[in-house]
Amino acid sequence: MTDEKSLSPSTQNSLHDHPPGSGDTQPENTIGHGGELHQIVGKDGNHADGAAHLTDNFGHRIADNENSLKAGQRGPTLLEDFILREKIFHFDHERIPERIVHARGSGAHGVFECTKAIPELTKASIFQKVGNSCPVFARFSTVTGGAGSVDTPRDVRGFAVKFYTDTGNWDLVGNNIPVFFIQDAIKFPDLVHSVKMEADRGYPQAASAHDTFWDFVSLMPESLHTVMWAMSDRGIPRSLRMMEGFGVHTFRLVNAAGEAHFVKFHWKPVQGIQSLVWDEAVKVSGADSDYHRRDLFESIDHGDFPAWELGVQVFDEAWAKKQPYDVLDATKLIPEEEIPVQIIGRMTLNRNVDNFFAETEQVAFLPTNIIPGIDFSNDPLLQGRLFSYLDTQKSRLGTTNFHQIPVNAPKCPFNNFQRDGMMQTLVPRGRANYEPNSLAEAGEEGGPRECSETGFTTFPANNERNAPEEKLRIRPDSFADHYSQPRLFYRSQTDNEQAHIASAFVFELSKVQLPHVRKRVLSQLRNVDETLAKRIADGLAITLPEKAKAAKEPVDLGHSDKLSIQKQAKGDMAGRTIGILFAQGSDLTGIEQLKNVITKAGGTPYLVAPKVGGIPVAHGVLKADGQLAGSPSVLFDAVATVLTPDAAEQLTHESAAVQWLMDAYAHCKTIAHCKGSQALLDKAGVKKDKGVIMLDELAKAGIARHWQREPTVRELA
Ligand code: HDE
Repeated sequence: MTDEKSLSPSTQNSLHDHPPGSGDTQPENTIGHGGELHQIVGKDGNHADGAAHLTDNFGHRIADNENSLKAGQRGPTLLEDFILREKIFHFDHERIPERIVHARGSGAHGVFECTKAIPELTKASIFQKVGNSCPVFARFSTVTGGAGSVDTPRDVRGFAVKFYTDTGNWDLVGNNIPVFFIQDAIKFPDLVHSVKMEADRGYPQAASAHDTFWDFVSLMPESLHTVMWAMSDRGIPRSLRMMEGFGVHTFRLVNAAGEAHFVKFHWKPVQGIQSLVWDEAVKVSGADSDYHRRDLFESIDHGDFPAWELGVQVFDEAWAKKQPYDVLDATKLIPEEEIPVQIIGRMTLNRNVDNFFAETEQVAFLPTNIIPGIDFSNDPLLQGRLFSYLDTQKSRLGTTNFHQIPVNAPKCPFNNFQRDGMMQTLVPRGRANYEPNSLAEAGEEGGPRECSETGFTTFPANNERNAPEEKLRIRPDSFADHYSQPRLFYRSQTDNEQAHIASAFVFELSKVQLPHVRKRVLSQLRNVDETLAKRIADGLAITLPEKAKAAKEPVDLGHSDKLSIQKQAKGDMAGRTIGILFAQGSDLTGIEQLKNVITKAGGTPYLVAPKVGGIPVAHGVLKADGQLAGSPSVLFDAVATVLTPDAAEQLTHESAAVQWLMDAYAHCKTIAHCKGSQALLDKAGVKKDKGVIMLDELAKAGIARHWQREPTVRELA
């Protein structure tokens, strides 16, 4: 390809040529990036129906895509069949190595817009003016499972965003939990080996409930804080759209005068935070292993664009020094009550990928992708990440030129003297591939030059806290308190959330086969909260072991309401799906009214019936969106039943229908019903409470979960 544009700033793809959200830079109908030669739909020679000619990879038209070339009617296939060979050769190499962590992910394009300018804090161009915007690509992931694993295991979720700014790509590669398991990058391979499937037996897939993970974390008390978060409802999000995101590490903001502040980044979901309950998560895994991926794709497809606000906690070195923890320690968070989160922008995901592999699989996030105005800190975990990601992309994507893949390429000009390598697609002109050069003096293209005013300069920070000249393999004393923050987290939860955490520990530890590992977890937890340790010991029917010796005795940090999901819950229907069960004879007008109420409130009604193809109702025929056995109530945020007494009676003999209501009730969901449905409610053991309402009460009641019901339906630890 003769890509004359590739190195010329004036014709490069730039932010300004692409309206926010327009995302990719390819001309329509091309498979390359930029060259007209790659058009697959030519002007001439198309089929009558407009379809393009099928060709091989070198443009040779194919006459027969059904049969390989054989010697005679029933003879062997011939080696000369270049069409067959190319097709199978390409297919054989379709897979690339999956990510060692975060292999299972879902991505989408969108736009980021600055809603509060902060030039006093950063010179980053995107934050200079309200309304400044840039395209983004976001990828959400589980950590532990392989690329084909389910969406709803108990796990941390990745929350990675690539901002294509006019001063280069900025990748904020975070998680849905604000802290991390380890303090130093050197422990990462151990952590990951311990949590992935066990090396000899190859299971469990996508689960932390096994010996090696709990063995490792029980020996690494620094992991306890993140373990507490993972055991809480944060570990089983309802939707990728309904989780918070965190940059985790402390970064720096640097302004035009060269002054720096520390910063922690936060993403707050406009849809509200919401999680599943464990029993639901287990059942969702079976009912729809793509639950989160589908939910993200469909909400964008329907125009119900997920959005997050970007927030920052900003503080300086003097404040940092006064805290009872070290802000460079990634196992610690800064309570929002201490440093409030200021909202400075909004991300809206408004376009699904065109091709999962090309975009979601090939997207390469690099914490080293940073822009002038933002800088790193000495967090030893972050420092390790700055090495790791570049390496991993080379091994995953096979070439140093992975930055040329459209989803990874910046949308501002990029010019340098990096050359050649495998899969080079740029065609730089001229002979200037070194610098300095004086070729311009002879009238030749001399290539790009550095710029000290606008280029990235590293903030000349002192080595925070440590003496600069010493080389040490140590953990600073300021990283030694492993228990105060897990205690803060646990004590900030509602009763019901605390019970979920205790039950999650009981579940996970019940899967641990090594008794000494169980005991060691409990001995660590006694430093966090005695009542929690006791609840878990009771749940496992084992005696409480001795308390582990703390490297540093914990202190009481009080409460932080922002750490609880339930204290921030939104009960409205926007962005939620409500399953409506109907059957033969159901009242069509009632169903239509219900659908209207839900749609008006921003929700999505989903019709469920014993048969999908259309069944007689009063008055008409109604098609369901999903068949009863394939659409269990775990897939919905709330449910409604519109049934005649006869149909309800008949459904009492259908276990899928009874289970539908039993689960909705046990998962503390709102159940709206008509009088006719009573027989089915009775069979499912649904008892009247604030969340069991008549159909016409739904609009007013909303669909919050009814946690006060939980102790009546489930024995929690
Ligand atoms: Fe990652 N991490 N990580 N990580 N991480 C990867 O890079 C690594 C850490 C995170 O959607 C890998 O491209 C090390 C913290 C996300 O493509 C790899 C350490 C946080 C994603 C890697 C960490 C993250 C990754 C695997 C300890 C939250 C998925 C594939 C020093 C702040 C990005 C890849 C996507 C992916 C290394 C710790 C988030 C191997 C060495 C802490 C969201 O490079």
